[in-house]
Amino acid sequence: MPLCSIEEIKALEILDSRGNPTLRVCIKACDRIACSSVPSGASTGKHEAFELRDGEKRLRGRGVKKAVENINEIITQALVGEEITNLRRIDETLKSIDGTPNKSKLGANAILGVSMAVARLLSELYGIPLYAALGGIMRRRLPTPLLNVINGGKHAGNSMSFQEFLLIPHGFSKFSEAIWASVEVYYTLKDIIKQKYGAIFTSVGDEGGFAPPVTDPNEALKLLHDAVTSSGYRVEDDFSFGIDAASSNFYNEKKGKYIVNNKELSIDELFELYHTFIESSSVRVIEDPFYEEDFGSFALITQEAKKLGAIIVGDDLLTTNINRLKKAIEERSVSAVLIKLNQIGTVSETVDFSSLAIYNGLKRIVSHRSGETEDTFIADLAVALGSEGIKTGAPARSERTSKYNRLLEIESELGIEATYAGRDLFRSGSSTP
Ligand code: 2PG
Ligand code: MG
Repeated sequence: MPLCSIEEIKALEILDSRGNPTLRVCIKACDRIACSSVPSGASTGKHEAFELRDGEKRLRGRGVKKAVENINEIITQALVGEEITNLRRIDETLKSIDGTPNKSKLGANAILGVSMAVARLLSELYGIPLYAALGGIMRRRLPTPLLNVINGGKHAGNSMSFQEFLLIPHGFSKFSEAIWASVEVYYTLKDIIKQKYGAIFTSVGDEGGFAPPVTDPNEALKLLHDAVTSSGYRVEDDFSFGIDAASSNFYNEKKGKYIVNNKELSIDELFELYHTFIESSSVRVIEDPFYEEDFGSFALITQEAKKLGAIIVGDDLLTTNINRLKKAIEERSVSAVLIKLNQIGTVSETVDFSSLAIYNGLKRIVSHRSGETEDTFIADLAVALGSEGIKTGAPARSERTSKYNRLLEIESELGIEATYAGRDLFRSGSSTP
């Protein structure tokens, strides 16, 4: 690669999939331009890096003009003229000009937009795909998708406490086979929901899943089960299920109780419910089963799930933060981690988080946010990290399908070299990416 210096950085306020403003950042060097867009969550964890919003009357306070200014002025001043060979060094510069532990001065959204665009520009300059630039030229494993086909919690207008019911096509030999089988099941699920609850409930939530008027999680799991079998596939052999409880959103801290299906549940009762899901409903993945500060209850369910061949994932618990992951490792709170770039704010810290997870035998699931853009960065990131899973919504809505489409493209580019994670997502022991 020729020696190149950053010539120009330009940020723009654009729309995300919920119509909220977010950032697009383009960077120029050696006459090449690369751009990236920043996602945004709704059920955010308390310990996420700081998302800078204007807080003014315009767009209900959600504007990101200050973050745009921070990029176009402060970051531009610091980085223009810098040689672009090392992403980690640029991320370090961004962190030091911000100077706060949670990136609250410049905004983690501003910093991440630049970090992602630099990564993409490096891949352009090297003339190799983004996944190879980030993860090395030997990468070839496609992740198992966890498709969010029934939406609840903060992502839908129904009264389901749990946020996501995930379809996991673990029993296929290729990523593309897994996706097309999932699409068949998605069609059937739509038919079943239409027949049972009426056509109005086939409209979709923020992540492209349906939002039927269901409050009992067992009923939602039954819908998934019926959709798989009526499509001609086998539960357990071909598909299993996952749940993102996102339980901090239905936890009453004062009472120490969780509100599920209109009932107040104690920690023990919720534990029992999860136990039944794993034992009797083919649930193999549970994300954020307990409140985001309860490392102890996470540890108990993780040990129990392990015996039954299921994994417990930390999202709000960990917020892609190395220090929180270290605590979770010490307390054995999780068997898997969710990885979200904008929870931490730079690409290199995200990669470091993933590495610490691998060294400790944890499974990794790269994830979208509920507010997304057409940017496909996380598809490449999942292949680069060799993550066992990717969570990027239903096979519907372009901000979700763009990631699946990028993975289909990568699989096709890799040809016969491509492999598929499949059961590695919950098979015990480490897996080779
Ligand atoms: C989650 C995510 C993505 P949000 O909780 O895992 O599905 O939701 O982006 O709203 O935090
Ligand atoms: Mg989550």
